[in-house]
Amino acid sequence: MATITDAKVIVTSPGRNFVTLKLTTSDGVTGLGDATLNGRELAAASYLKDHLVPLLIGRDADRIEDMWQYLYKGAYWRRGPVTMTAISAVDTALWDIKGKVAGMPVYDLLGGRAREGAMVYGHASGVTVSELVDDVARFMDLGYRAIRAQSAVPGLAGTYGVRKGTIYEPAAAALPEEQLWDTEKYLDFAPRYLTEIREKFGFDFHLLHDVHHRLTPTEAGRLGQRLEDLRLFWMEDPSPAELQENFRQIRQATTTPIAVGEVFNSIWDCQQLITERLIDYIRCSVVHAGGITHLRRIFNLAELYQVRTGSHGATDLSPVSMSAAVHLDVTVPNFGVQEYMEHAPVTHEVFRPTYQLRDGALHPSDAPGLGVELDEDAAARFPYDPKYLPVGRRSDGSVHDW
Ligand code: GCO
Ligand code: MG
Repeated sequence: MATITDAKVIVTSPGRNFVTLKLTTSDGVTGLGDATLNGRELAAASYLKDHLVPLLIGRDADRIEDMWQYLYKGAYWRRGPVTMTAISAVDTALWDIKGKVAGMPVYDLLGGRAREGAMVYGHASGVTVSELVDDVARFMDLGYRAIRAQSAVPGLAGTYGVRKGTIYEPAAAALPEEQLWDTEKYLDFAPRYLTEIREKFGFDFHLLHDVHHRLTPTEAGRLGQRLEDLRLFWMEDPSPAELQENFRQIRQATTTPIAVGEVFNSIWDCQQLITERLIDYIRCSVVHAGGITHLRRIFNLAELYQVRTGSHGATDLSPVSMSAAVHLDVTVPNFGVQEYMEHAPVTHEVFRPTYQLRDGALHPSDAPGLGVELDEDAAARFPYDPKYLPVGRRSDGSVHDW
């Protein structure tokens, strides 16, 4: 039996903030887990350092399921983003260790590949529609088969989903930036530019669009109807999903496929959405939904109801959880698509992943475990840099969903 002898929480900011857990066993094997919670990083780091690390030392590193149950049920206080992000990191690091001990990539531990690679979608965006069109063309040239399209809405400075520099990162300021939102302007504009994209590029690629929780179920139904002829791969987060039954109304109004889940932390957040088939794609991530162990459980439940996967993969997921996602993606029968936003080159001074992008798909390497190295000396050169996600306000000053 190998026990956990060391557990280190590494906070670093190469291009953006990341929290990583590094576990070491009595056999000298190390494993990495991502615990990055955008804009709330230190809460997850503290949960790990102050509350989980003391429980990990001396515990059996082989018993991944038991560890998950122990940390989840043992806390008494279940679920929530901070708790589940911390549990995810422990779980992911233990899968990494198990793979290294077995000399197998994690996808082999999970039953082996069910496909060669995980199709990804890239983020095309533009401050203007002509910039967006150029960006879609760029992704096509790069071989992407699925592309998400977002344009700033005229008159609304700082619309979500639009890149400012070369990398899209919404957590940008030392205090939250306030962005203006106007639902009617958006509902009028979005179908027009998405139509233009289809007119220019045709239907031979998957077109996606993220609504970022901006609409009521009635508005979302209206938008979905208007987009039906464009045959979107999905309409993402049409409405906030705290009330899962709300999605019944959107579902009844439109056949545009629906994807939800990037802010979910557990199977209970999507149980009704899945079992009542109120969505087509479940988008939870390894890092925020309890690690490989729990995400696999969510995906397995989804499979029973013909709901496919489409995991979140923005730049706030470190290469560690991106790699874990890809290992899981290639094994599940109900895989749909994987979101992929390339990290800034400077991020790779600290994290060295071995997955590769080929033909619009991510391919995990056959390195044992997750196949990601972390250079701790490099990490130390990039101290934590506090950043917040923006806040949305309507023109009357009231707060809108961001
Ligand atoms: C997406 C997202 C992100 C989030 C970000 C928040 O679909 O990729 O909506 O861009 O805004 O991950 O931290
Ligand atoms: Mg999104």
